[in-house]
Amino acid sequence: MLLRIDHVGIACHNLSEKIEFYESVFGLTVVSREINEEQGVREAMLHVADGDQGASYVQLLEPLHPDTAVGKFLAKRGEGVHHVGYGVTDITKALEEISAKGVRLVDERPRHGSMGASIAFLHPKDIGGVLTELVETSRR
Ligand code: CMX
Ligand code: CO
Repeated sequence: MLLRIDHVGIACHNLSEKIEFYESVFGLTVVSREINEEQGVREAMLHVADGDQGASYVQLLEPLHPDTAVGKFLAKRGEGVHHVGYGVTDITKALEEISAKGVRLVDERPRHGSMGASIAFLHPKDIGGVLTELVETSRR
């Protein structure tokens, strides 16, 4: 069901500073910068590698307001890994299959994610404390 690790989502207080850090330490390149009001984030995707099943990224996330998923996470836990995003071929089918196994879905239906992808989150409390995102890459 899972094709690859699409991205690792990292929560930070200052997106521009964190981008510079990842560029200078790892030589990564920003391929997309977006504001996603629905998710409450200002974010950047930095390309890590290309594989047979698609590319993988680091997603840096700064909250738009304290009362957002990432804002609350930062207040509680500070900066660090916020979620793991896995690539899937058919996100609607994957959600159905995972839900049938008793895992709570944060999103019953896919939403809009970075770079035109369809995304949906699974509840961290049912995945051993790991907020997990499914990503169906846009076929542009
Ligand atoms: N990883 C692991 N556990 C997490 C978590 C995370 N990222 N975020 C919250 N939790 C835990 C909290 O620690 C808390 O556990 P305890 O009760 O044991 O303390 C519990 O989940 C509830 O947390 P909360 O702070 O009360 O937050 P909410 O219940 O309001 O929301 C969640 C939690 C997962 C439903 C919410 O963060 C959410 O909807 N996330 C999905 C959307 C998202 O993260 N968007 C930003 C990224 C966008 C992108 O990737 O494109
Ligand atoms: Co993500």
